[in-house]
Amino acid sequence: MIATLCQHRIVIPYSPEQIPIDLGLERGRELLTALDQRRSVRMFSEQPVPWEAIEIAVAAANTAPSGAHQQPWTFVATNDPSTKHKIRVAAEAEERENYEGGRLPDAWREAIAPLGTNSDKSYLDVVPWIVVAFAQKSTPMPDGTLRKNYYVNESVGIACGLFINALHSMGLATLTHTPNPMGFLMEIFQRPATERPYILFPIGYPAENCEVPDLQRKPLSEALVRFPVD
Ligand code: IYR
Repeated sequence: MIATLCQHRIVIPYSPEQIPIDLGLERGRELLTALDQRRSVRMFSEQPVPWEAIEIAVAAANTAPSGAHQQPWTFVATNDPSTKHKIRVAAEAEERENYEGGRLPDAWREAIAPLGTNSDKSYLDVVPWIVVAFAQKSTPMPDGTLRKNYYVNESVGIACGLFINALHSMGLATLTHTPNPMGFLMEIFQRPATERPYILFPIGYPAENCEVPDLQRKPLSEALVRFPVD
């Protein structure tokens, strides 16, 4: 069995650009400076965003590593005003239950209080694009069978990280929005039962008067542990 599996393993040479470490560190610092300027945005302008920007961002996401290289993601993009409005109406209905209907547990409510969020999701009408990342729990194969996928959350999470990075590098803003629950996205986008909505990304330029919560990133000393400690 192992021998049979190995027969499918085909390798090709891999020799990426080699750069001196000084240049590598400089590039790393530049990337970090750029990444550190990213903020999640909830106040967008109506300034149009070309389709090519969406293509580039999804192509970047599509380079993500994935469990067994199963690439278990589908990104669905819309700039259709009536679809965006349907999404807004459905998301606000769910969020009204959360915020005003008492569905959010107190601890959760406290955790998000500093963000100042509420059930108003009007940005979903304003943004030029909404992209929803769907996770493929399994994938229909050409022979009609269903292939189970592995490490789906990890794989789609990494793809979404690359997607966010690509948008930011193009000067675009987004929000990792997870209207809760978001099953309504299955119907609106007519997705197969093998998929689950993962993250909804409103995409556009920040509004001129855009404000974001005054948050600090935790220091590297809390994010990074060097072992053993010297
Ligand atoms: N889904 C709600 C609540 C919410 C939850 C988390 I976790 C946040 O980081 C922010 C908001 C909403 O979108 O408002």
